[in-house]
Amino acid sequence: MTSPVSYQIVDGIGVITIDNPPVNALSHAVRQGIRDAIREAQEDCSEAVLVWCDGRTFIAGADITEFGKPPKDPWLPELCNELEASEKLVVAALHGTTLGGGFEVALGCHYRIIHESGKVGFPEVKLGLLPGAGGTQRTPRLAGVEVSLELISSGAPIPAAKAAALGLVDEIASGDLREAAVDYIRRLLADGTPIRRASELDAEAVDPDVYTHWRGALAKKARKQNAPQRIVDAIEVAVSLPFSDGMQKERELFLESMQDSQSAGLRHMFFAEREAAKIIGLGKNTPQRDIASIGIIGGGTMGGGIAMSFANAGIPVTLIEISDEALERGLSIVDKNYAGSVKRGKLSEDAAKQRRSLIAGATDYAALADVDLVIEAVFEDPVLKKEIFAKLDDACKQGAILATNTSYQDVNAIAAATKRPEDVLGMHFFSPAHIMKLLEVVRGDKTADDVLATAMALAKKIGKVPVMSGVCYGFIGNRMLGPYFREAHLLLLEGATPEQVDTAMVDWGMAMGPISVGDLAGLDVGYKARQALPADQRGDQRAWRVADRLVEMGRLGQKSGAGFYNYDPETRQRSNDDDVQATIESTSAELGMERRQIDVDEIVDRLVYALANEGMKILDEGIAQRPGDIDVVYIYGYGFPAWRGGPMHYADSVGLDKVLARIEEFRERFGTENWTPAALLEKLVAEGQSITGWARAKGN
Ligand code: 3H9
Repeated sequence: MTSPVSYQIVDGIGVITIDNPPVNALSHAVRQGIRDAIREAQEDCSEAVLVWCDGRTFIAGADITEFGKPPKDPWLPELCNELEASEKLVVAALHGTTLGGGFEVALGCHYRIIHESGKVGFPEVKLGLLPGAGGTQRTPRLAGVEVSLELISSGAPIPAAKAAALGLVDEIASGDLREAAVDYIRRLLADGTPIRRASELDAEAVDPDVYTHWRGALAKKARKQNAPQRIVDAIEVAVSLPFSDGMQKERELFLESMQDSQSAGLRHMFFAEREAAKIIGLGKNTPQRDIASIGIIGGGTMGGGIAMSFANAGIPVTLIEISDEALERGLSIVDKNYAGSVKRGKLSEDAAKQRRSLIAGATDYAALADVDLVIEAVFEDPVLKKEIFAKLDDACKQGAILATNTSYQDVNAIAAATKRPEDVLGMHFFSPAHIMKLLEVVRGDKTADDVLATAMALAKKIGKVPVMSGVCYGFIGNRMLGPYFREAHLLLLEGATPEQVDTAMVDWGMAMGPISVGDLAGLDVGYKARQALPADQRGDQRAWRVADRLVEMGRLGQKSGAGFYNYDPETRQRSNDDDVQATIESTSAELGMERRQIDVDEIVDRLVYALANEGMKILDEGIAQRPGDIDVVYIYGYGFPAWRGGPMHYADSVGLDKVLARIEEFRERFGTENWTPAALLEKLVAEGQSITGWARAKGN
């Protein structure tokens, strides 16, 4: 096998070239190649060394696929030390995204030149890790403690100019980077610039309160996450210990992080997110349709948010409403959202104006004659939706894609309202649509491959994370939410308070508790959805009795100032309400349910295993392509903690046998109607398989 690293002397400069597509990750072969080359350079006639990457980027980090396998010599920290120890000047030329271990290689070099379009950063924290090859020790020595804390704990890359201003890179190139790097090396040599080793610099001490402040701030911002705290520990020792001891400490903390289940969850998510974008059976070369303009039916909160998502990506939108007044109302929400972004400093006034100018309004479907894709985003009335699709079929050009943003309705039935069901699919955005990253792309029975491929690619273009779902009631996300909410509400009747349920789940890591989520979404939404269902499809009707009563009392949730909780009109701070508690207790009594003390473990297990069990059924039915897709849906759409890796990864990490045993216990206690273990779960436990192993064996 040819090495991904080559070494050549060009005009007196020893050039180490790394060519390991797609992102020049530091695989074992790359590390070995760099080490061999730097050793060779010490012995040959080169005057200085240039570390160069071919392809779209300088090294984007350690090779994440090698994590979890036994480490192989040379280790990255030693390689960085060896580059730094070179007796000959070593310069790294950076382009693209120089990240993680890649930036550590660069910091091991004596000087760095970067293309003006380049970025550098330490994304390790997003994988539950910290830089493990000197990043926490060299960065404070070059740029100070506070810069390091911000850069490494946020994981956010910074642009070239900022990196230069902070002293992390030395030179910016605007034209041809290779030429600029050679010129730069010649200048350094001509000026007799001494070799500068970051490890030999002193990191300036800061007030110890700085660390206390950061630990507190990160405990809030990155709630319950261990890696950010370890990052503070590692940076602190860069000041207090000699370099080699600091490296030792960094190594210990890095290895601790690697073994932490939080990192396993986050690494799983890294690959799951990328995999979710791929449709099994649809190759990279599946043709796509050109999408240069969008139509949206319905200018409510959802339609407006969807319009903004496209306008923000430079794609013009025509928003259709039924009357001038409704249109004006819809567009004014968009205006308000943009004004808010400008006020919060997220967007310049000019950029907001430019984006807003891409959204036009109309009240006649004739305005959609030439658009390439229409997304229907009206309220959940199946009859209305079918009428709209029949009208779209007449109004839109041949080849236009017709999408519905329905949250749970039958996409096949909607497609059947047209004469072109192959052009129809679901594009289920999450509210607020211009902010939430998840997009469920729903494949109907007749959806054409190019339509599906176009929707998946378009989602990425507008910055969304797409996941494909088959057709079923609620698709992946909302279908799983059914049993999750059911358990939350039954727990209230059995003796828990809304606050106990919410606190248990938030403490476990959910962004919000289920009762608060209901209040935020509006209790009337679920109420109407249930009313629309035949009685035998509403599930355990005891579960919704309190919520229905609250709706009938006018308590619709946050929007009416009260739902399960009361909300302060100014601060939106929630508080408990004795009337709600009395309603819960009287409903329990009516249903003959005996109230009891319920511990936190039971709350968490009932809710999370309800998700995992339904997820298993969804997989078995082929509604989701892979377990990782379900995890992506839950993390990007439902506030599931990424460091737990999503409900399916979590079930695997607990052990499917334990999950099944607990579900069987719930079946004993609460009955088979709500707690029938998924057939796939039983099968995997019988075979001693994990869900990941099952998916891998299927080639998914
Ligand atoms: C680290 O460095 C630890 C060290 O401090 C210490 C060690 C001791 N490894 O995202 P894309 C694959 S931790 C392996 O779609 P983009 C990716 O799976 C690491 N594979 O492209 C995908 O494969 P496929 C710190 C990787 O242009 C393909 O490359 N570094 C890695 O949208 C294209 O990726 C990071 O965390 C990797 N490190 O974005 C950087 N990176 O085509 C992680 C990517 O089969 N990477 N792949 O699906 C990224 O943030 C983005 O990939 C990047 C490009 C911005 C580079």
